[in-house]
Amino acid sequence: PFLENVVLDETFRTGQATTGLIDTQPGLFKFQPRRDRATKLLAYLSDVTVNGSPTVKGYRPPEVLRPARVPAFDLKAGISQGSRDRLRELGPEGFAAWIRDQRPLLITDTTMRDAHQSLIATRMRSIDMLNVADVVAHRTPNIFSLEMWGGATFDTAMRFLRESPWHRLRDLRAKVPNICFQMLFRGSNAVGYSNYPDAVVAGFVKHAAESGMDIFRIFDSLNYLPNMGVAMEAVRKQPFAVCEAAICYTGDINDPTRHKYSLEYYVAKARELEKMGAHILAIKDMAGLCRPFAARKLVAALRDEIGMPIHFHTHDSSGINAASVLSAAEAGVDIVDLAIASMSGSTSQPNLNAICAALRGHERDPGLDLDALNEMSDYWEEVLEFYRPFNTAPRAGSAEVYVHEMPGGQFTNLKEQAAAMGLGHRWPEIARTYAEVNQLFGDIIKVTPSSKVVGDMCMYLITRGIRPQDVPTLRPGSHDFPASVIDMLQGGLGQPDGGWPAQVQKVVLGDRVPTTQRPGELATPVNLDETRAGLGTALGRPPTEDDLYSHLMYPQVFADFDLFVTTYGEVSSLPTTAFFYGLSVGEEIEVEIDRGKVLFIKLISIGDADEQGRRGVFYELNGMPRESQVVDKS
Ligand code: BTN
Ligand code: 3PY
Ligand code: ZN
Repeated sequence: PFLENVVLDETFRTGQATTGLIDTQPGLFKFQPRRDRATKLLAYLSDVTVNGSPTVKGYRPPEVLRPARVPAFDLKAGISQGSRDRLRELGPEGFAAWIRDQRPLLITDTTMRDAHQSLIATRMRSIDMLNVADVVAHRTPNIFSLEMWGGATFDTAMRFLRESPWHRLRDLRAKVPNICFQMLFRGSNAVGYSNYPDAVVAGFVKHAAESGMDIFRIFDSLNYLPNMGVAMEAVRKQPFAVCEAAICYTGDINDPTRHKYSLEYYVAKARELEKMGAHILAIKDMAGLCRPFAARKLVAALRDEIGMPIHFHTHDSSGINAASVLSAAEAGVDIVDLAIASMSGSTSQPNLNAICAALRGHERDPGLDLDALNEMSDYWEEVLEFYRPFNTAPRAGSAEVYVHEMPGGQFTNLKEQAAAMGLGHRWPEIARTYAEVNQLFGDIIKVTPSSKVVGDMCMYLITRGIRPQDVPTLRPGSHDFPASVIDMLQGGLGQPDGGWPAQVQKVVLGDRVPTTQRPGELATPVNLDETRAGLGTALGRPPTEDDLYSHLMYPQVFADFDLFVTTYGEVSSLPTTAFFYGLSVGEEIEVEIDRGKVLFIKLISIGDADEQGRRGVFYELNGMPRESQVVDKS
């Protein structure tokens, strides 16, 4: 589908072409007629209206959903200064010192990243964030940061939402100039699931910082610190980027029968990260395992032992984690992660609004505008309705999390996967097996991507009726274990503390040889200039840095996405209901395709199918009749 035309011609591009090119290479001047943007969007709307979107599994809302009501704010009033202004004024080191000096508890709002990753399978579209972004900038300028990027959002934006993660970052930045943005960065896995060469990791960090990212929370899925060095250094090279290094929390520091993940273990890791140049330390409790009394003890110990500010991240999976947040606050934690009320709880973060209200008048009162927070919660509650097919999170907390230790983002995913395999009724057994597989691997940190490997092995054993405790007795090389399991035990993700259990490693690897070298050192180096050139040929246009890093992270997902955009244009401008469910006859939507350029699209009728199954779909576009044709695939 990629056209060969004059703009790709080497002599033309290097400025050496003469008009003779028209005579010698007429083919280069045959441009494919460019469908205008409205035509492309109507083609998309017709398709989703007639055929439905595969990602919503046939769901249609019972009634036409109204746009979510956006809380009021004073458009004419200027935006007050916030943490980002502070960062720019003080630089990262000064900013870290400023954080430690604050008495109010500082708040990170995770609504636009982890909350929707954990509640609705990372399906939140940019437009729903952008519609409320002005309100956040104007009415809660004293929020410490907004976590709105990274983790799984990069992949899902392109794969399912057909929108550019880079546009999301820059468009939000334009609306929120005053509050620090924060992203989750998977160390040498960047925003992907495997190890990338060092140059790719460093280049990605640079492009993200230049696109508006401020705070980079960097972790490794085995707490294998050598995997974090490249990203940490790359962040420190940016003049105004903050390097927040995370220790992933698992187990229970108060359980005397579990020795591996002790208080001393975490303190030692934190000291190491401070030496590596972190500006902020994150306690990343991705599964919500840090019980209230553990949180108090851990924060108090870390406060004594290190000089960096401490940022506590948890999930409300058990239902008790607001207590952990308050305990951490009492012990002197500097920053905590919370989600706006209607997007909080269960596998998401604890409730931002409720914690702020609970601390009202306390010496650590965050001082946020509670009315604004509650109005935002109403907004997100209405938005959440658009995402009903993805909302599979448990309604209430469960202490089962202390058994399986699954991260918030994985829980609903694996449960869905089990259901799709017809194993939904065996969930308690699956959860137990997951825990046994963890022990089989030597009791490891479980977070993307190591958590996915445990999940893969768990499902492999369940479907074959093999008990985890029998794995060491199998003949080495006799089973076709999942590729992710082989890779991990070969050293592909790095080394867990204490190494891999030798017998399990032998059984899984067979003849394959494991390594203990840092994976980034073994990755085939990438020449970024060559990659750019090759990508340009594939795309039929000079690639942007967005294109380059999207391609490096997810080559196939990006190629599919780019082709989609060529066909249907910027569907990110469509309201979410129209994007997922199409239009109902008589329904009218407003689509801003450019600043101030608005299309009014009304669906008038859908014609009958002809012999080839084609249907005419009739619209009013800014008051003028327009027809679009679509093949009915039913
Ligand atoms: C076009 O096809 O209209 C030209 C490119 C538009 C780029 C858009 S503007 C909003 C969004 N944010 C970005 O950083 N780029 C896209
Ligand atoms: C991610 O890596 O996406 C996570 O949220 C891990 O907790
Ligand atoms: Zn999380």
